[in-house]
Amino acid sequence: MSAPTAERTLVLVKPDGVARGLVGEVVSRLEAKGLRLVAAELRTLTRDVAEQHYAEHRERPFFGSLVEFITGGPLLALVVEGPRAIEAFRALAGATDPVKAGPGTIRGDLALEVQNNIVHGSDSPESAAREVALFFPALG
Ligand code: IDP
Repeated sequence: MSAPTAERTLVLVKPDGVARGLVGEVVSRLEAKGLRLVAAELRTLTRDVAEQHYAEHRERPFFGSLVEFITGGPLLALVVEGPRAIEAFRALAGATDPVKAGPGTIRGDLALEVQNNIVHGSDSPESAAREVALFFPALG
């Protein structure tokens, strides 16, 4: 049996997660799962990068609020690697709405509000490639 191909995904501990001191909790959960850190940087996003990152939501009513939130303080950007890393991290994160996210997931255990839901994880190989290149051009 050949080793599974490693895949990379972009993970963000959003400003609410950093402000609440949940960086260690999130990193601990993904490392415990077996995912490996490839890059990490604490930074406050510019409006331009935030709008590019969430470009698919540009027409949604919550877009302005989402950009304010994601630029409102430092976040931790991570590139994480492992077999099926995209799906694996999305499973760890849980549903977008933390009230609907299952217990045992990051959002299910630690959040209540749909916007302030602690983490982001790329949702497809195409998004992961685009997002890794946006946050870490040297890895793109
Ligand atoms: P995801 O982060 O689970 O992939 P998306 O639907 O791509 O979810 O939404 C991106 C982010 O936009 C969410 O993580 C959340 O922070 C925010 N968001 C999504 N839906 C709403 C909403 O209805 N109201 C406010 N914020 C929302």
